[in-house]
Amino acid sequence: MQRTLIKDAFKKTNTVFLKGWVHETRDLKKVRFLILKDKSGRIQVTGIDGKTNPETFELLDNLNRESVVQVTGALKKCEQAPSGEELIPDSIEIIAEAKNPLPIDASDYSKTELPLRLDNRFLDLHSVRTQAIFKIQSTIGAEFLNYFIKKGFTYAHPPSIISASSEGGTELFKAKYFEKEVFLAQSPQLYKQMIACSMENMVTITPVWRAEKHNTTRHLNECRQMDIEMAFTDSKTVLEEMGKAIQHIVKQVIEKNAEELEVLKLKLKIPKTKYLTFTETKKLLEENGVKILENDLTGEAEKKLNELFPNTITFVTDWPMKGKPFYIMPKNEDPNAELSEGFDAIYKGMEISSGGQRIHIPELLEKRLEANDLNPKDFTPYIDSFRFGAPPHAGWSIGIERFTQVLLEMSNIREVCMFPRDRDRIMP
Ligand code: AMO
Repeated sequence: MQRTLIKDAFKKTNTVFLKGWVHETRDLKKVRFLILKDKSGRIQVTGIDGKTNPETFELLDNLNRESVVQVTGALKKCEQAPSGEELIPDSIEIIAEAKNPLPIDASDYSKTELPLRLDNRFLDLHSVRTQAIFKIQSTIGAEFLNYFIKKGFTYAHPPSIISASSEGGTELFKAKYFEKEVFLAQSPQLYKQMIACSMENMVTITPVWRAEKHNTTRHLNECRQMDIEMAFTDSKTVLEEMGKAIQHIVKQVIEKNAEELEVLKLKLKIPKTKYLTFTETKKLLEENGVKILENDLTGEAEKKLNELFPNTITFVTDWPMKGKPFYIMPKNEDPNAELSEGFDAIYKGMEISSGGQRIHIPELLEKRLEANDLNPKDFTPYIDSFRFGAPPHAGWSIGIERFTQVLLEMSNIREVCMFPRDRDRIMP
């Protein structure tokens, strides 16, 4: 017999064959219940003393939570069952028993703390709340790609092994590569630029690594970035694209993940967008009693922006050159400008993205590398790529975990990373 998913079983009148996990069991002596779950939902399986065959009735009292079982039986109306129907089992078989006690509570009422849940993430992934987070994250990633692929962007795959830094030398993980020393990519930055300078518009989701030593609730040492890069364009155009892409993603999450949002007790609204220059932001924050750094916003400043502009993605543009990486174009392509064509995007009190127009002029790029204490020689193929017909181009990157954290209002980014890597965690 073919396996039926639980959600489809409710439509059937004949015998069905289900496979799934034991969510919970209850023994009322004369009646025994099993709540069976699979990826599509849950169903109540009811055994009745004297009616259900004795072997099956006995087994209903001996099932460990999270064991994998298969059940055959027929549906019957039952007003007390959560779905209005229950399954009367003909047979139950254990496919894979879960050892008891479980190392964590994966039930709907689990109070297990995050570190222990992460130590046992394989089991934490059985919980409906954790599954809800990753089903939403699946929509975020898929809709990000969909949005840009539909617009004709090329879905490209930059390398993860690199020979020189793109985001600053201190955050690199070194690795041995035959007789050479290499680094794990901090960003697809240099490659997405080369792709944009030939294929025009590109999109990617790719893992990146940052060797930042500090443990925070918003940083991981391995995260995944959703990046775009566009040729023949400027920072304003790519910002507008970000606003529309995020609005599309949030709309899709609202439509496709209604059940998951209910599990997480969240009501989402499609965000508005707002544009402020760095100078305007600084002034506004100071008027509201929040000081910011010369070249950067603080966490407190990001929170204040959310208070001032709730449910809004605030694009802070015209960022000071000193606060941006070497590849960001000076304002109006003026080599002496103090401000840049770089920006950050702040949403629900946190930075979710940065980007800007890039330097496509080799001589200026060399100057900027030197100004950032980097050796242009280490970037020869990258600089050279702009000597053979490189159009002006711009792009940005949104961390998928950071975006999920912000959207789902989670206090710790590790909640929204399936298998987080931080200073202390590389297992499981
Ligand atoms: P940036 O370094 O600002 O820019 O990163 C872009 C976005 O990636 C996410 N992110 C992180 N998420 C979790 N843990 C981290 N350690 C971490 N680091 C970054 C954030 C951040 O806003 N190449 C440029 C982007 C560009 O100009 O296109 C870059 O990587 O959401």
